Order: sequence, then structure tokens, then C-alpha cells
Amino acid sequence: MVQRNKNIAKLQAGYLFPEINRRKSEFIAKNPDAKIISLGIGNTTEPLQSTAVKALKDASEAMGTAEGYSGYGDEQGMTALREKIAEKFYNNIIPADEIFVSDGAKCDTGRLQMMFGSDSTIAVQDPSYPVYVDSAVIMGQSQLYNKDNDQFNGIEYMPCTAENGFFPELKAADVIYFCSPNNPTGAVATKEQLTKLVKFAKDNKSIIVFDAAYAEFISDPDLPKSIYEIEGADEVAIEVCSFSKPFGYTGVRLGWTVVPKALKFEDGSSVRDDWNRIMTTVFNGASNIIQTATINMLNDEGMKEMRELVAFYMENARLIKNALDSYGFTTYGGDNAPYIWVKTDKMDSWEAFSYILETAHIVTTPGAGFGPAGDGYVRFSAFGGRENILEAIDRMKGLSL
Ligand code: PL4
Repeated sequence: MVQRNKNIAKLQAGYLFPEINRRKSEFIAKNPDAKIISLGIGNTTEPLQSTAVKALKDASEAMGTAEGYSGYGDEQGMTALREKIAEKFYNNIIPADEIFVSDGAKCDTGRLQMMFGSDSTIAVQDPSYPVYVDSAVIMGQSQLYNKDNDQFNGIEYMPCTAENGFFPELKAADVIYFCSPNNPTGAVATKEQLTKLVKFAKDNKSIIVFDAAYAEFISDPDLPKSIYEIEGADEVAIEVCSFSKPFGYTGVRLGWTVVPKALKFEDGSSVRDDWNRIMTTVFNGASNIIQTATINMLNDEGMKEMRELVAFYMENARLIKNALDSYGFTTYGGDNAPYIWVKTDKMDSWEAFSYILETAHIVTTPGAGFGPAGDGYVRFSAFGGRENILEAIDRMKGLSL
């Protein structure tokens, strides 16, 4: 018999989001008439913008012609798309050959673990997007789960709390995962804070994996959208990013990772070259239809439509936050991020999740699902249709957490 991978056996439960869906389905099975509103998983709900629809149609039709057909492409992505990403999201301060196009930020996060290997150590914000910890455990970067503190031994957890303004005391590790705008707290790191992070990484010879999946949700011009706005970050940071949320591409699938040439391993070898080796070995390129369409969509009109879509979700965030504040809840985030982080005082986060589901028929995400410091909070996602958001706000009236 084949032995089970001992690292997978260390994981304590199923992956968070399928577990949320499982509990939602269980509730629906018992309460078939309940009109559930899902503000749990951060999943986009609004149709694709017109520029994207036209570009996708055109790219698909071209594939049906002898001149327009293409098969496998470069694993790193189409050059024209890498150039467009450099231009539209980095004002060309990042060269196109440091940008690797992919099928999404989550997938790249998993593949990055493969590049770092099982001997490296990691530090994570606590709470954080569960992919960082779970994929590190699967890669063998942790020891066993410790039930006393709800942490994996061998992983450095950096608590992000209301008391520290959701910017943690930094801890040394080979790889430091940092997400801003943050999932789940909705906090956005300032330039000073990211400068501190970059300096810390330099001093401790760490590599930062900066998850900027929600960068386009920042409207405050003083807040950095990319780690590369910080001087010297190209020597210490990788950045993962995504078309999912700002462009409604959650199901379309497209993202990218920046690995600067200046970033080196301890032995002086190039991190970019190893990432190139990983991508060319285990990835076969993002869909050419999606890439071609996105090249043609990343024009002034497409960017304008993206900003309108982001503004729509951020109006949802404002509505949720204002309503919950007016009901007396303590909330964080929601200003430059599509998540609202809500304090629970009388119950733990899984109890709050169940209470909100059973009382208001709203699915949220329990804070503990993102790490032990997330307990005592639930996350509301601002991704939803306006009618549902308004209805959810109404249903939250009178609840007490
Ligand atoms: C549910 C910080 C959502 N099944 O779409 P991608 O792969 O380009 O980006 C995923 C991603 C990357 N980085 C951060 C994210 O928050 C996300 C998406 N997170 C959420 O509700 O927290 C969707 C989760 C999905 C998943 O597991 O990713």
C-alpha cells in the first residue's frame, strides 16, 4: 500500500472555503425555504465588463481561423501581456521579463512553495489567507499542529490585532508572507510600514512574498499598491497579483507573479531563474484566449470599466460598514479593501458564523478560519449584488455578537 503523505496528514480540517460551503449546504438542506445571502467566500458576482466580453469573443473567434489559431504558448505568458501588465500596473518600473503570467495568485502561491522547498521556514500574518499556511504544511515546512495554541509548530505566526493596528511585530523566517490590502482584516499597510517590512527582510535575509491581489481596491493615493513602491524591495520581494477581483476574473482565471532579477538566494543564484524553471516545468501557460483578450482589454476603456467595477464593490463595503457601525458593531477594514472585519464579543468566531447563518441567513467567514488571532471576528465580503447587500444589512439589524 502507498503511504499517505505525512505532511497532508498534519492538516487539521478541510480547506476553509469548501468547509464554509459544506456548512451552508447543510443549513439549506435543513431549511430549504431560507433565502441565503452569501457574503462568505470573496467571490465576484457582477457580469464581466463590456470591453472584456468583446475581447473574449474576438479572441475565441480568432482561434477558429487558420491565421488566428495558436497552441501551446510561452509558459511565462505572452510578451504583449507582460508588457501591458508592466505598463498598466507598474508604470513600467518593473521590466516585462520579471512578470510571469499565470492562472491566478492562489496557484502561484502554491507553486512558490515548490520553489522554496521543504527546508525553508515561513512567517505569516495571523490571521491570513489560509493558502500560505496550508501549502507550507503540505510542502513539509512545518512540524505538527499544536492544539494548545492552534498553530503549526515551526511556522512563525505574527498576530495582527486591533491593538497593533493590524501591522504585526515582524518575525524572522526564510519567507515572510504579507498581504496588503489584507485578507481578511481589510487593513492596508502604509508606506512607512512596508519600508519597515523591507528593511526587516533585508536585515534578516528573508524573502517577502507580497500578496497584492486587492491592490486595485486602494483609493487612498498615499497607500502603496505594490511592494515595489518601496526602495530596495526588488532585492527582497516577490509579488503575486490577480485579475480576479478587480476585473471579475474569478472564474476566467488570470494572475501574475513578479520575481525581480535583483532577488538572489543565499548562494547568489537567481530566484527569478528558479521561478522560471518551476513555471516551465509544472505550468503550461495561461489560456491563450484569456491572455489575448486581456491584452486587448487593457486599454483606457478597459481600465475605466475596471475602476467602475471596483467602485461598485467598494460602495457595497461602505454600505455594510456604515450599517454595522450604526448598529453598534466594532468594524475594521472596508475603506481600501473589500472585506469588513467585525468584532464578536460574546461568542467565538465559529459560533458567530452559525448564529448569523441561523438568525439572518447570511453566510460570513469565521475569523478563526484564517488563524488563531482571527478568533473573535467574522469577515463580511463586499462581493455581492446591491439588492443582496441591502437585504443583508437589513437582516443584521438587532443582532448582537
Ligand atoms: C476562495 C489574498 C478569496 N476558492 O483568484 P486568484 O487565485 O488570483 O486569487 C486568490 C486569492 C489570492 N490572494 C488572496 C486572496 O484573498 C485570494 C482569494 N480569496 C477569499 O474569500 O478569501 C476567495 C477564496 C477560493 C480560494 O481558496 O482562493
